[in-house]
Amino acid sequence: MVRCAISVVHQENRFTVTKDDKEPMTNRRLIVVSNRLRFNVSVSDGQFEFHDSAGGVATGLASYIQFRRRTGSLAEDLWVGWPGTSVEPSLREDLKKQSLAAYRSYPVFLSEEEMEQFYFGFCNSTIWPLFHYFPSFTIYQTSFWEQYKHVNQIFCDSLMEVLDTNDVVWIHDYHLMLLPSLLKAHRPQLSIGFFLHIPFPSFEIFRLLPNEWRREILEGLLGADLIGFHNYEYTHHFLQCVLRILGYEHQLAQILTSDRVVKVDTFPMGIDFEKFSTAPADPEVHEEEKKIRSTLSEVTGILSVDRLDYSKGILNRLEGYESFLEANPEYQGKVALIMIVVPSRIGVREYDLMKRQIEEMVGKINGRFGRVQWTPVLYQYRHVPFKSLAALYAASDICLVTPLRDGMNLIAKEYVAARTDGAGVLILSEMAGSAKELPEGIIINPNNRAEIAQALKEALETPLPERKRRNQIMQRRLKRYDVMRWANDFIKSLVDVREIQNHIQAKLLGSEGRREIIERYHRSHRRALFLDYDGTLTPLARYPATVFPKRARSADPASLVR
Ligand code: GDG
Repeated sequence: MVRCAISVVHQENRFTVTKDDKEPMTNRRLIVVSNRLRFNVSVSDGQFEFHDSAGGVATGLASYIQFRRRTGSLAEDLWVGWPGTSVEPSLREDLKKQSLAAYRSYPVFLSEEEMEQFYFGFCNSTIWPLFHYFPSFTIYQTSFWEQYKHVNQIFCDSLMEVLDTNDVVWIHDYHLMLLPSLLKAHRPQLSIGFFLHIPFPSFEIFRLLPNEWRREILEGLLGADLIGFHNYEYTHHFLQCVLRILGYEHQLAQILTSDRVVKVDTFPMGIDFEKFSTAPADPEVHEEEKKIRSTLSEVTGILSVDRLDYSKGILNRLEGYESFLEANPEYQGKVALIMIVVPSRIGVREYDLMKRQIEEMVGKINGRFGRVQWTPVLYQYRHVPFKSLAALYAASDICLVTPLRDGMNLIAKEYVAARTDGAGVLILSEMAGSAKELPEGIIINPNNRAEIAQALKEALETPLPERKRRNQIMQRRLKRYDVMRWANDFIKSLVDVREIQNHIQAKLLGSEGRREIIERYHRSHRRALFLDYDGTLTPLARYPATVFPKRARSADPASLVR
């Protein structure tokens, strides 16, 4: 039998515009998969307590799902992930029932030991530092990698318990990069999307991973039909790594693997604009905002909010602020840095060390410049409730965001949305993904403390009409491309990939075509046969001369008609 591979890449893959671009593109069930569920569970006396989990991914997706349910336009949804604690086997069935009933969520159970090597190990001691360009913090440990593979398999097994062939599966983030291909191997018909929330690093950084790991990670991701990143740079880095490590070319960001087209695209994640822009009107938020303003009195509030992490550039920020106070003594007593550091990865050595360094630096600045009636840095190490966060956004005249690397950074977007009067100034690191969408802020290089100091002076001296002009542009942009639009674009694009894949599918030569080839062969006197080799007669290979067809065929064309 002759197989005829038709390799035509269909390029008309632009989105078709719907009447309302916030409408869902599918009535198939949506399965969201992330390392963590939208809630954390704690168990006391055999009873479960559910607490909202913080963080950009959980909050953004929860907003999207709530919106779909509110408008009644999402057929069904299910969220699959780890419930935030290890749960005894005897309690698991009960937790499954409660999670499904109250949250439409399906827990994936992991032991403490699995979580230790997987989450604190491979995810946060290997991938997190490397992908944020901290190679010297990166630990390459085989047992971490083995556990990472094992936990991705556990996620796959749990999903098999709940999946239907017609589901649309959307996998999130760096914890689950092997899951797409594991799932695809079990259910080739599933539509699988993957979104990476952190940067995808350049080839020179990615190649630092051992050969086996980097290949398996790329192959794992290529099990998805659509792979999304926050910005074009990350998309470009990924395509380059796929080409240089796996040898797959792409055409307009469509990668032709040995059996499918995988689409790669850029989807900058938005925020729930409405939630943040309406929050300051909430009476409780308004009351708290007034209190903060009266405490600050004549002092201008400069806000800084981050999870405790070396990627967030908190120490650089303090150094920049110190330089600012040093260089501009006229502002001493007139500004205060309100620094909220949200506890994270407690017990991990680098994080504990960094917390100590931050606290020492805060002490140093307050000791050096502070007076009885003025504290230069108002430091809090805690998680603040949503309403307090909204009040802080609304009461601060400047928001200082200085990550050394950040996939996107939603704090910057939330601040712009919540300062509804448009009088705030955003200072934003060029190393944050969001800098591409918020160029009207003051963009700085966080490694340069003089630039941070200069930006603070510029922010304080920007006239009100100019602040408003810049904020209006940013607010319009954030409102237009909010988290609902981001998620809908992704899902629509995922569903559309199927069409592209159908166009390039390898097709079997039918009996009619076969007969015609043989007839023509017999009729002709001078015959030339052109046969594609690797990718058609043999699998694709880097050096075609090294691979051979499985079974040699007779040269007699009549043998082809069996
Ligand atoms: C990743 C990427 C990317 C923070 N502190 C409190 C609090 N938050 C909320 C904010 C915001 C979110 O958490 C943090 O946003 P980030 O953008 O910094 O996101 P990460 O969670 O670090 O994670 C990041 C993001 O995914 C999305 O793709 O932007 O680059 O690392 O929504 O509001 N919320 C409350 N209290 C706090 O103390 N209520």
